[in-house]
Amino acid sequence: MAITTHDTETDVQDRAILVSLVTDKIKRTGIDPELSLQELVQLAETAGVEVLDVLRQNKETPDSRWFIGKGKVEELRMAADALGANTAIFDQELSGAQVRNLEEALDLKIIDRTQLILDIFAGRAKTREGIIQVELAQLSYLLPRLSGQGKNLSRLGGGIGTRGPGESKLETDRRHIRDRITELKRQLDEVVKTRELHRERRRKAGAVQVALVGYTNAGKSTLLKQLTDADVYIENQLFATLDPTSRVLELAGGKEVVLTDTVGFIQNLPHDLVASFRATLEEVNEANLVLHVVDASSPMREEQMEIVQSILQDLGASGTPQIVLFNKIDLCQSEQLEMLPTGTGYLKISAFNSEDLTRITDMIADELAGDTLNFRIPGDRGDISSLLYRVGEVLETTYDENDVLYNVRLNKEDYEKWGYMLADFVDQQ
Ligand SMILES: Nc1nc2c(ncn2[C@@H]2O[C@H](COP(=O)(O)OP(=O)(O)OP(=O)(O)O)[C@@H](O)[C@H]2O)c(=O)[nH]1
Ligand SMILES: [Mg+2]
Repeated sequence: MAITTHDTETDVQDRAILVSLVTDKIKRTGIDPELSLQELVQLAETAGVEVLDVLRQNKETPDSRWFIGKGKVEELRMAADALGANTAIFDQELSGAQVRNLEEALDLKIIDRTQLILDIFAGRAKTREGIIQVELAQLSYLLPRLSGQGKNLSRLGGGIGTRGPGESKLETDRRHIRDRITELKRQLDEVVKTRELHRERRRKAGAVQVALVGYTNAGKSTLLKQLTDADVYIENQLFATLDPTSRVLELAGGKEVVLTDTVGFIQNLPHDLVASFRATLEEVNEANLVLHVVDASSPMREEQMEIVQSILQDLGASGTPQIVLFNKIDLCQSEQLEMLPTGTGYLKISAFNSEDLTRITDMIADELAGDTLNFRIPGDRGDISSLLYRVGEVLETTYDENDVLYNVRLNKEDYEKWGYMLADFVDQQ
């Protein structure tokens, strides 16, 4: 699928060979290199690249000059000649020197996974915030790799790896790039302030925030659309969404929450990108509840869930209450379905099934409604009884001599707020 923002004049069809080097260090991460490679194919296709072949190598450590072994470089050269490739895309991150050595030896454009992801983001960015964030990430990635790269940059011509900061900009020296980074950070600060104002307003209005998070292509935007009729971009491709979109979602009983769709996560999400997108991702931190959307039909389901959890942890949002939505069950084999965990906090759904949508909103309502607690209030403490009616939902009332026993549903925030009045009256039995 080609990126629509392509400049057709400089547009060169990328014909690529993908390369994966499996080192001991990579083996220790526990990520299956084959699945990672499958994902690289998807990423390449999302960026409009034609994938011609895939080369693999196992090696204890990367070669400092070429990344892959010398013999493999030769193999890559022959494959590129035979197939008419103009690009090689590596599944792991390369150093600036390795990129230069490979480009000189092979006369191919050399791209790594990080650069490919940054490139896709560059093609997607639409809002001012998104555009600034992507350019900042690209320049931060480029800066340490820049020395002596002038020749390469001017010869790249077009296609992947050249979108975003235009060529002429890249040809300027490091100092200009540093100045540009400073300027972008300043602009981003302004945007962040505006975003914070919006958030503050929502917080003051008492809006409950629910964030859709998850691996890219899990179905987050589809769920936002199905639940709220939002007109959002949905595509069977990676990183369809860059900018968070929020819509009001009405739960049964009329309670309203603000539901926000966010950028998808991926393994090895480039650090520069996470740093640049922090402002956007802050939306996740603000959430009272996280809906973790999982593509239950993916062979990488478990790895993807772990990656999402670890990014949530990096963002400081791992303590936020979470509901896991195992989506796309219509695509699952029955064995796949049996392996999914069940119980509170988990739902198996299809975004296209309306009954499932109701189950989601019911579970959100339940989760936000909080726990039930028992209180024993002496008959002469009418003030506490009326407080309970005000802040909670009284489910049951019974009388025991002079005391009144209440079973009340109270959400966490309200209990924290009124705990100093109520704690003494909680009935432990
Ligand atoms: N069969 C099936 N397809 C689904 C379901 N939910 C979403 N999809 C499809 O999955 C693809 C990705 O959906 P999106 O909603 O764009 O996914 P996303 O999580 O927002 O992805 P990014 O924005 O790229 O991170 C689309 O082709 C959807 O139509 C589902 O329950 N069943
Ligand atoms: Mg999306």
